[in-house]
Parts: sequence; C-alpha cells; structure tokens
Amino acid sequence: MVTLTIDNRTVTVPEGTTILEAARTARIEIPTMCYLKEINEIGACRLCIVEVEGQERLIPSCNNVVAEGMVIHTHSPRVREARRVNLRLLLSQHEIRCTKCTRSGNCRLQQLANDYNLLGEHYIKDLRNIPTDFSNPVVRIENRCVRCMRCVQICDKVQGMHVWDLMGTGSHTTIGVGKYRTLGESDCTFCGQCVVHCPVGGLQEHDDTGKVFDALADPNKITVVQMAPAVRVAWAEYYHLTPEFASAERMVTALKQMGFDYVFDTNFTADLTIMEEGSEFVDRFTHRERYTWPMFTSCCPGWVRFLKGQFPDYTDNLSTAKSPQQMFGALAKSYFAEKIGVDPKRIFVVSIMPCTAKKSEAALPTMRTVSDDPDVDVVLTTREIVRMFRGEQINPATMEETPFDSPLGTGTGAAVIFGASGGVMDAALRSAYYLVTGSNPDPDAFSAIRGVKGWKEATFTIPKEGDLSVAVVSGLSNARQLMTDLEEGRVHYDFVEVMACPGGCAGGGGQPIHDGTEMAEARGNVLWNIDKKSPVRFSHENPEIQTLYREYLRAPLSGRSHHLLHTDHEG
Ligand code: HC1
Ligand code: SF4
Repeated sequence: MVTLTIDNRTVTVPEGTTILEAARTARIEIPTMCYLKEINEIGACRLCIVEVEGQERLIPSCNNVVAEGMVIHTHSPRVREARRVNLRLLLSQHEIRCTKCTRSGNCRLQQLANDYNLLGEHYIKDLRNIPTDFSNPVVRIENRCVRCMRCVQICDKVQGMHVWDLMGTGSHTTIGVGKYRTLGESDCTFCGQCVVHCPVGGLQEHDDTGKVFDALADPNKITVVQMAPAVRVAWAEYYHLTPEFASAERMVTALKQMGFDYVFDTNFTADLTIMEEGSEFVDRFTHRERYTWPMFTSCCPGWVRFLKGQFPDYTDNLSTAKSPQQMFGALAKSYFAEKIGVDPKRIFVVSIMPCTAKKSEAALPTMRTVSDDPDVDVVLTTREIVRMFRGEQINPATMEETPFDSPLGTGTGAAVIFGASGGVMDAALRSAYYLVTGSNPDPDAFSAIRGVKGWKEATFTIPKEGDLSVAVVSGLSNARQLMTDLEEGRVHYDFVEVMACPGGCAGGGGQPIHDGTEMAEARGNVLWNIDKKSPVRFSHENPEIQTLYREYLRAPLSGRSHHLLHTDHEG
C-alpha cells in the first residue's frame, strides 16, 4: 500500500493506483473529459492535471500513479488557471453552437466551461470546413470533435472493430475513418458505442425526428409506433424518474399525446420471434445433420452485419428469423392493415429503439416485404424520442398510464428480457423446452446465462433430446474471439446469442448518455425484475400470439410466416 496526501487528506491506496482513482477513493473529484477507466487513460484533454509538491510541471492524474509520501493539490490556483487555459484551447477548436447541438445540456465540455466560469472571450481559431456525412445512422461532426480518443479506444478495445483512427499530423491531427474510407464503406456495424461514449456532440445518431413530425401531421397517414424492450427502462432518465414510475404504459400516454394513432409493443414480436426461432432451433436440433452448427440468434443488426462482413462463411448459421423490429413492421402493414381495412401504403411505422444499428436494418432492401416501401418507415433512438417529447413539452411525471393498443400490444416476461444480455437465449430455451417436452420448465431454470459478463456458457438438459450447450456473448471483441475459437475448434455450442453492445440493448448505442457511466447492468436488472413480476413468462402463452397464429399465420414456419417473418440475410 502507498500513503500520500491529497488536498490535506491522508489517503492510502494499493500500489499502482492512479492519482485520479486515489482521489476518488477519498471522494475528491478531479474533472475529466477524455478519461474512461481502463479504456482511455491517456491524459489527452489535460483537464485532470494536478500539482505535485516538488515537481515543477503539472501532471495529468489519470495516467500517473501514486508514490509514497506524495503531496498533491487538485484545486490550487495554478491548477485552476491551467485548467481554464486548457478549456479555452479546447473551445478554440470547437464549433460552439450549443443551442443547435443535440448534446446541449448533456455535454462534458459545456458543463466544464460553465463550472470554470469561462465568461470572457475564448481563443479564436478558424474552424475547418469539412462537410458532414449524413448518409449513415452514425454521424460525425468534425468541428465538434475534441480529439479525446474515446471513440477510437471504444471501437478498438471494446468492439475490436478499429473503424476510427487518428488522421493527419500536428495541429491538423483529427479523428477519421481508417484506411481512407467513408463510414459507409468501412466495417462499422453502426452499434453506436462511439456515440454513447463521446463526451460532446462530435458523434451522434442520424436525426430522423423531422420525418416523424411530418407523418404525425399528415392526415392521410395512420401512424403506428412500436417500443423496444430496453427503451422502457431508460426513456425517462432525462426526467430523473425511476424506471418503476416511468413505465412503458406511461410512455404509451406520452406517445398518444404526441398524436400516434396506435401504440404497440415490440415485446409482442419478441414473443413471435421466440415462436419462429424456437421452432427453427427445434427443427435444426432434431435434424442435426442437415445444418451447420451452432445456430446464432439474428435479432441484433450490429452482430448480423459483423458476422456477414467478418465471418461470411457462417451466415447460414444465423437463424432465418427476422428481428422483432422487422417482424413488427411486416405484420403492421399486412395483418394489422387488413384488420383495420386500410391500404398498407397509408400505414407509417415508427420504431423506438435503444439502437443506432436498427436504422440500417430497417433500410435493408430485404426488409420491404409488404410493398416497395420499407416495412419500418423510421427508426428513432431513445434519445430522439425524448427530444421529441421535450419539443412537445410533454412531462411524463404528470401522466397516468395507458395500456398498449391491440392486437400487437401484448408481451410476456420472456419478451421484455430481450433487452438484456442472455434474455433472448433464456426466452428461447423456455419455449424450446415446451415445444420438445409439451410442458413448461421452471421459468428461472436457465438463469445461469443472465448478467452482463461478456461471454457466458452453460449446458442444459432437455428431456427426450439430451444436453444442449449454449453461449451468450455481448460486445464485438468477445464476438470476434468467439468466432475465432469456433473456427479453430476450441469451443463447441448448439445455440449462441450474440449482441453487439456490451450487456445487450440495455446498454445500446441509442440510449440516453450518462458520461462515463455504463448503464447496461442497472437497466438490465429492471428488465429481469419486470419478467419476474409478469403474469405470463412464456412466449408460447402470449394470448395475442396464439390469436395471430389461429387467425393469420396458422403455425410457426408456415408459408406465410416464412414470407413475412424470415429472411435469407442476403442484401
Ligand atoms: Fe433490442 Fe430486439 S432486444 S434487438 O436489443 O430482439 O434495439 O430492446 O427491440 O428487434 O424485441 C434493440 C431492445 C429490440 C429487436 C426486441
Ligand atoms: Fe442495437 Fe441492441 Fe445490437 Fe446494440 S445490442 S447494436 S442496441 S440491437
């Protein structure tokens, strides 16, 4: 252990601890902007500098470790003035358009400029005239980038994709897409992890709120909106409401107030995915020799794009089931349109997703099943819908709850857990067990694969069928390792769930941003609790799903099910 003095307090910490972390153990807060624990500890922003007695230069606290007897001042006049200079230098390269920036009010640079009372003029430097590429779900705005390197490090160390890179030299150093490609040409999966880790407005989702406002105002459009599982546990964070109070049903009220004609639940089609994917798995499992193994889940478009781009020989291992988002779009424009007797062209389907990659999934040419229009017209992230609520002066704290509309509005506990890592596998196993044995397992029988660990594995015994070896992986670095181990024969599984974002959609790239704090675990726990309290915890017991099969699809994997709900993953 090492003992030192920080701001006149004696602190004892293990050897090798950084000054920043040592200060935090004593509840002394040192400002940071580029820092991400164990991911980005490079002292790039120079805002965490501190004064060490006996040393002439101020040093960054995030990448210097403690030494016995050190005496440190974190807020001395010298430190304060140096931070103010460094902030002014950062601002001199930053397009200061706070009133027009999606991160206004949730921007680390704005907050620190306020904290440090930078009232006067800042240094002026001509900003570079680099056009913004708006053609992808993830948008980078050069003149808002503060070169903190967080996006580069997240993409390298957590996602293993190496899309972002340092470009240029000297004062022209900036961040760009490596190998001189555009983002669209690159290997980017559009998972959005760079966006949720950007401290400012340098990276954001493609804003599609205008298209939705236009559709809501168009009297010829019937607006139908679906809400993803993980959105319900994050949407009200902006309002500082607990997830228990800010329920999905309260969000239904807000969406109705905004003018949506029908508010439905992606949980409904998550249950449907289980029926289709579970049946597909049972079919593969009982005719093992016809297929290559393992079978992969297919509901995460970040993962699907990763697999098709990086390990294309394994594309046939993906379940052919479309994601719940896309099943919903296809059914809204067929089954639901027929039910209410309107031309599908009049139905405008909006998805609210915790995800930026869902925007590219909805745009795939293969996702136009019902007409030449996309089955899902617009995908909004959780952040975008909150911006729309704010624009409409909607305050969920004053709202009552409203039930989802029918017939695409009922979901089970097995559906809501799709939003947490392990949830798709858990839900699929509950129904696969039933499909094989004719009786339900304990709904908590598969709990060994829950939680945010990046790679989980378990073996379960299904009576009559034998042992089933499964894995649950989240984060693309883990996915790459999984694929390499599978290729080289180091691991063998029957069924694998992969989600691109660490912890699954709860920590998705479209979720509200809490600078430097990972939220996947806390949000995931709320989803698991909703499941526990649900009156129905098996997808095959969803009464609206049973009606859908009876009235329209006939059976899982039927001809109509195949046409509307499955894809060959081409395109
Ligand atoms: Fe997801 Fe899914 S769980 S992919 O993370 O299968 O986005 O929440 O909607 O489609 O249901 C996302 C979440 C979501 C789909 C479902
Ligand atoms: Fe999107 Fe969820 Fe996949 Fe992340 S894990 S890319 S949020 S679907």
